[in-house]
Amino acid sequence: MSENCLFCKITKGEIPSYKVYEDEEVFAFRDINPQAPVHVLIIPKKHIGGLNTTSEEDERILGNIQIIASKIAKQFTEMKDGFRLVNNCGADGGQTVFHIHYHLLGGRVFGWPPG
Ligand code: D5M
Repeated sequence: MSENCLFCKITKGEIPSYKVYEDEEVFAFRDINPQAPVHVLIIPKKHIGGLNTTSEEDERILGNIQIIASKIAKQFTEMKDGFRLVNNCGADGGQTVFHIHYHLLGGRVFGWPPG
């Protein structure tokens, strides 16, 4: 838990969220500003600032998040034909909340390259 971290407060229930998944280490909830018909944020409960501040001890939990993303996607018919999993890292990467999170997006066709 990091003081004044929005996403740490969400994992603790101190700020309300629309939860879609939770286990001992990972929490997932609907994005407040959805960019697709389904837009879920998947985060470790442990406070990690971003993908640029990870260490080898985070390897298992961050790998597990990909498996969890796949499981969550199966819950939504909107993602039966595919989805996108995104991590924005740092200012240039478009990160605005500095608790690492993965955007799971689905329900529309995405373009490439991203903006
Ligand atoms: O994405 C940060 C994301 O966090 C952005 O898509 C909005 C979302 N957000 C911010 N506050 C909330 C709350 N309170 N609930 C749900 N979602 C929220 P980034 O990759 O850092 O730009």
